[in-house]
Amino acid sequence: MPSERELTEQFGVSRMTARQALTELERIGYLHRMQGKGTFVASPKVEQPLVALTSFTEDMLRRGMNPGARVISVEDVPAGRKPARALGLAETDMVLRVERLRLAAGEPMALEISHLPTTLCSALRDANLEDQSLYRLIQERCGLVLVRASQSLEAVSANPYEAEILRVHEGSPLLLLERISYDPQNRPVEFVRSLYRGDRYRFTAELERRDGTDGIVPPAVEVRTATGR
Ligand code: 16G
Repeated sequence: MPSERELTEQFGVSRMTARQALTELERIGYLHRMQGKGTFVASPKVEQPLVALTSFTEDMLRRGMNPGARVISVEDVPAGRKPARALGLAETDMVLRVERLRLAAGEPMALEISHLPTTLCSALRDANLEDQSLYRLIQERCGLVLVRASQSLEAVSANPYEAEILRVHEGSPLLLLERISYDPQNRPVEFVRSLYRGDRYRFTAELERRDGTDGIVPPAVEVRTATGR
């Protein structure tokens, strides 16, 4: 983007007006500023439909983007309260906790913290997860196929650690997705907390009206034409 000074000259507006315009465009995600480098037009958001159980690798390849995974840590830890509840374990049962930064075309997209019951996937502990698909390794090394998942989505703001690793400002909006994935025997295999950059992701869903099966009945609609008939 042109600098504030250039915008001032080009459009005959005050420096304050140019600055306000840039700030507003940054706030709504059209621009991002890099200290010492300048202001850049933001990349378009990745559109992610919330319908199929897909992996990050599959999602990125489908878009022609190169998927990446930087491993931050892999450790055996007691499940703790939330993962234990999600995975149907005791809080003291061990899980493999895998923290990874997910990249698309080299750009940080999401921070993922996966928890897998150690008893189901101990073979993963020694696997090289760098730039690898966890879902593929779960299948190849542990013989586990994921067939369904339940997922929630909520807004959070980036804490200093998340901001640094995702290369966004502290306090930036992030989308927190929590997913529990199950195998064909209905065993929970993975509980994941994924933090997606709010400036790079848009989640979409196709919705259909249900006709009474859940007690939800569409209201009778009276259709009138513009002439009142
Ligand atoms: C998705 C899943 C995550 C899974 C990953 C596997 C969400 C919220 N997260 O990012 O649970 O671990 O895919 O991707 O959808 P991979 O096979 O490329 O490692």
